[in-house]
Amino acid sequence: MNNSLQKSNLVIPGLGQQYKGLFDIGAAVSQTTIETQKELLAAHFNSITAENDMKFERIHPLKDVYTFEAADRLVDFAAKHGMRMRGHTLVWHNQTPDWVFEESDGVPAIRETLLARMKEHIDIVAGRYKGLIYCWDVVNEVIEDKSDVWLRESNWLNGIGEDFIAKAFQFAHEADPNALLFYNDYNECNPEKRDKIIRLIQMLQQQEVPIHGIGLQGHWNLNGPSIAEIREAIEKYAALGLQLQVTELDISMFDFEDRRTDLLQPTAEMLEKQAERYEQVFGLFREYHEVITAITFWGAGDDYTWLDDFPVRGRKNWPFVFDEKHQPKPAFWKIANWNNR
Ligand code: HXH
Repeated sequence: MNNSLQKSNLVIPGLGQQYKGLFDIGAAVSQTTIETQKELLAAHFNSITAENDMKFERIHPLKDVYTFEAADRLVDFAAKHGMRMRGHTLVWHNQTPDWVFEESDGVPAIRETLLARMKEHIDIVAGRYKGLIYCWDVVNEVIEDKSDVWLRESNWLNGIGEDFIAKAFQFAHEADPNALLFYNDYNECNPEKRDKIIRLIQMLQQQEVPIHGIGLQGHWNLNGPSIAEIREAIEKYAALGLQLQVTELDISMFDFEDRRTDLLQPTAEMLEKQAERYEQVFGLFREYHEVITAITFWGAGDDYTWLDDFPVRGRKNWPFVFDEKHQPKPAFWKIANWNNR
């Protein structure tokens, strides 16, 4: 019964095992959850991503200070449990310290300074984990949500120009020529944003930039995006000839605009709706297993999720297929045992 779950007379192996040959099953983890969710992670997941511990502000807080201790512990955890590890993330507008974008006197850093800092950061971080991290979210979230703008305004874009994206991939490839390099974004199934992401990827491909995959974050909810929209996005991204991963999957109980805070636990209707959604999206993922290489949840069990503080601070959410006690939810049974129905 080790690493297995029983429902009535049925004994089944963990999720990672069940989806072997189709795609990896991953979870985002932290220093806390590799302790508090250790058994859950070991039983069901064969890949991890650092939720925060490899972000710029965590790993390189000051110009000449790199803090690798936390990231190293996650790399060790992955190795100890035979899990693969994704790297998240090298170049992003958030969780990046201000010093990166300033000269020593506080004025905005010039392009050459920014490129040198980006290159050093990528060299040292991706270089350190060569052979341990098999893929990197090299660039995160550079596409603008507002429909009339292509690239998001950011310190990277303002200070370097549009080619900061290509440069990041080139630096990452030089630092670890064997790593798979991903572009990662959210609202990735929204048709307008999707087409802007595709335009970016096509531009990079025309410039022969080393890019190997597209990360679909997958921060979804009970009502959206529709299965048709997700399918269409998968089809269009796959047509670019790159592999796809769902990198940050969670299915929130609340629509984005829904700010209600009165719920202490999920209703039976919510759990059923969520189970149906998970059944549908995993059915879709299985259909596209030849282009999708990993599904990573942005957490593992409902006892901890970033959605407890976003977009409403302190509002509990229950976005995963395991509950707060790490027990399988209705959604788990809809995605589990899929090849034995
Ligand atoms: C992800 N961003 C990040 O990739 C990941 O590193 C982090 O741990 C969690 C989620 C998703 C996201 C993107 C934009 C955003 C919030 C979350 O900002 C918004 C702010 C207001 C309204 C809409 C989006």
